[in-house]
Amino acid sequence: MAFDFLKKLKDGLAKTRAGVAAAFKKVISVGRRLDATTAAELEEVLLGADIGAKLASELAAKAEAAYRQREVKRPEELSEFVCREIQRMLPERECAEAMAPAGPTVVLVVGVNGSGKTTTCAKLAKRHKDAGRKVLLAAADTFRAAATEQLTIWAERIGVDIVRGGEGADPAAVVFDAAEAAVARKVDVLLVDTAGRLHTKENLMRELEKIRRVVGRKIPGAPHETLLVLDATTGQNAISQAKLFTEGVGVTGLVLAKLDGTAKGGVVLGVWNEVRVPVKFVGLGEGFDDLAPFNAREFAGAIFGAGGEGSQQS
Ligand SMILES: Nc1nc2c(ncn2[C@@H]2O[C@H](COP(=O)(O)OP(=O)(O)OP(=O)(O)O)[C@@H](O)[C@H]2O)c(=O)[nH]1
Ligand SMILES: [Mg+2]
Repeated sequence: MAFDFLKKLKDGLAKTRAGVAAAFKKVISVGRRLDATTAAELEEVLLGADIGAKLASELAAKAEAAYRQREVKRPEELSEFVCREIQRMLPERECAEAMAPAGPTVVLVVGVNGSGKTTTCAKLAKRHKDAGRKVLLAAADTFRAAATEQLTIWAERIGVDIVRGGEGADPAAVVFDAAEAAVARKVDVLLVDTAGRLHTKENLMRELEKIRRVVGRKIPGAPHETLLVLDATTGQNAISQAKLFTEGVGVTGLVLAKLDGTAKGGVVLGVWNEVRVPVKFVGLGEGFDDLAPFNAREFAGAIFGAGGEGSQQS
């Protein structure tokens, strides 16, 4: 399972990794040294992988210093150096999911439209079901009729129950019903899919706040987890969304969706550096099994690991 994840992760990040590796080679090629000019090039490379401006300049400066002290001489050593530095910065352990001590655990899934919320709900439902837990889905995106339909199809495919309201129903009312059902049916995990788009950003935040209040009144401590789903392919936009949502609603964890096939995989690091909310999962495809717990060490290795395909062990 862990190995499978690593392979998927490396496949998903192949584009990011290839870009970085090629550029690193150029930075310290034959006859070139890592000085102010090439350090600026290095910074560009890191920026190109979308790790964010702050982190890119920090790492480039560190690499230049390491080169001066002859810790880093060859391109492979440069990759290793950057990889080590990043691994040192990120939290060591996989971040555990928050679970209620008793009664249903409520997970609220939020994010802007199209980021991958509904798919992530499905993936989480599958994951919990596979772990032997009783799962209930709440279709709280009542803004679009198609949204409820989409989640219903997933529920049928995975074999879990769903609570849905009519089109245009009050999302908080749907969540209230779902919370009641979760308690009555002794559900282990209630996953709440929300809308990503309302008329304004303020409306959206207010709506999410209301959902939080309503579910908290019904189930003590709920929501136990608020997962913000970010679309990794949007690069720096993901960082500004992370800031917006962590300020607006109490986000407890991030899910970086669509990491497969993006050249902007470094955004995971940029987001972490900016908002310090743990990345809990990464999405690596459109299927319900394409979700993996985030592991910082493996992740850094998959992007910056020296030696390219398949050589990075953890
Ligand atoms: N490649 C890839 N595609 C993904 C992933 N997650 C979601 N998608 C796709 O992204 C698109 C949007 O996903 P949704 O789950 O509907 O996103 P959403 O946030 O619920 O969208 P709205 O409800 O419209 O706000 C769909 O086509 C998904 O199949 C992923 O990890 N990898
Ligand atoms: Mg949706």
